[in-house]
Amino acid sequence: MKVKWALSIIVVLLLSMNVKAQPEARADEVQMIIYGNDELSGCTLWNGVSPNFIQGDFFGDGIEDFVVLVKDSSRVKIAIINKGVKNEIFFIGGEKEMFHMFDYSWIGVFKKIPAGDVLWSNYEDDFRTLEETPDDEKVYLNYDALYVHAIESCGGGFIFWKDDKWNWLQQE
Ligand SMILES: [Ca+2]
Repeated sequence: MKVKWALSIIVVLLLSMNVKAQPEARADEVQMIIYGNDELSGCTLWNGVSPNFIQGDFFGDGIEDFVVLVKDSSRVKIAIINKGVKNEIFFIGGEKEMFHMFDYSWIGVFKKIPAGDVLWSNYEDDFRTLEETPDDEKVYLNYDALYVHAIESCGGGFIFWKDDKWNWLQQE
């Protein structure tokens, strides 16, 4: 607990000094979120991919959120911090996994899909192109989504908030 406090104080001091470039200032904010949140206790930022956090509005309330790749003692999981709702964090991976994956250390590409881009599955029984995908299976959001991909297996998908839950669309 003392270590946690000390780290929080160091981060606050660094922020108040305001000597860092903008991307690093955001990294400090992410560290502060991790150290300051009980649900993230025991987690550290995962350094297996760069970037390891993304800023965007993933709920459509106009407030910028953070999505952070964190590691606990046994796995890598995706922590989605909804800045518009106090202390609300969603985890993808780990005990509360929702896409039948316990561990996300396979992620080799981690990025934001901007609002308005088409989200779709390119594999349903077989590969299909965007043109072959029925219009009612294409998803357009007026807020941001996530894209995760494995370099070696080429598996991955779009992850997005819709109908009050997290959704997955496969991208091979
Ligand atoms: Ca938001």
